Amino acid sequence: MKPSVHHTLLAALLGAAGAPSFAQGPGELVLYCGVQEEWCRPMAAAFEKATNIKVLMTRKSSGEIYAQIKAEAANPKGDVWWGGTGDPQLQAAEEALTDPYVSPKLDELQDWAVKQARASKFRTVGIYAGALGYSFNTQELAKRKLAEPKCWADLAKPIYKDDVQVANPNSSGTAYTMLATLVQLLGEQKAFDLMKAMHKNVNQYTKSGAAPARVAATGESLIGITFQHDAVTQAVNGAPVKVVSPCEGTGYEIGSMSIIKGAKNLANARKWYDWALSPEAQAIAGAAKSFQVPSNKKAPVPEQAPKLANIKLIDYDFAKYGSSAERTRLLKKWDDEVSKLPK
Ligand code: S7P
Repeated sequence: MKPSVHHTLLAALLGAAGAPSFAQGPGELVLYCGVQEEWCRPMAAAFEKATNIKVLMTRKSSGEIYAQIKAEAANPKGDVWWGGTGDPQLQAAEEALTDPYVSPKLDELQDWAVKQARASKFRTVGIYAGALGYSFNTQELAKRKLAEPKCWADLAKPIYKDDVQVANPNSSGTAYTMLATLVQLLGEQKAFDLMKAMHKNVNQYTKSGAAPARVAATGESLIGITFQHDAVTQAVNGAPVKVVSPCEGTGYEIGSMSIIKGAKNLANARKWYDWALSPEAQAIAGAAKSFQVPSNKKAPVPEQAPKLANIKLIDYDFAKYGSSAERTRLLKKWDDEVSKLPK
């Protein structure tokens, strides 16, 4: 029997009246985490504890997160991109894949972190800084009676054939930082000449930027190119590694954070953003053996963090090398001219 309009209306009204009412809970947050899993996990747990907001976290490399956010732009699934190098986050900002937000915590940050925010029209912000370099396994080096590498140029020497590991700059923010660093340090032609010569010594281009520090620690690869703090983590864990600040000078990262445009949990994303800029949240890094320099002036700087003032740092041009045109061009050139070369 077909229900009458009256019955249908009544059922709808009763349904509405009889429906259980749920109070609006704290909800959830979808986090794309760009640092090491060992740091992502305690961050998510501490935020959950502080806010009762459930964190759904995925760990990926910087270039991969950028690619994912771009692919999901029509139907965003993530709320916050936290951690990983700043260049792809600046590119995402330029492409309006991320949302502007002026956090009340900005006043507490180091100038380099605020500069990142201003450069992106507040679509990203600096959360930590760290210098690029490499590490080698001291036991392997001694066993094979090899000379200590000290410079970028050393990594192209035939004595280190198959001994160098570095990530692929398409997936890895670390490896893109190396590419952009060498271009700024040596000029584009010489930088590509060096990367082509180094290619003969590279045993593997990994997906993740920090992986080469782990294999240098075990001796599977003699040398691993990473951020220096990632190598320090291995040394602190007791691995026989020496961390090198290349003699020519080196680049650095401003690890960054952005809110994804169209975030479904925008209010929670902003809560995370403000919390992640606090000294308490940034102190979690050292406890997780992540030794970057934090961006909040009041956050403790882990004593093992490489001292940026003592490292010969280039004046890294984040605006240029984080721009969509330059990052896309350099990655294509690396694909065409370096990665395809025979060994
Ligand atoms: O391990 C921490 C850290 O080095 O990882 C980030 C880095 O981008 C690693 O991911 P990639 O695989 O993208 O290279 C850095 O921002 C961070 O300092």
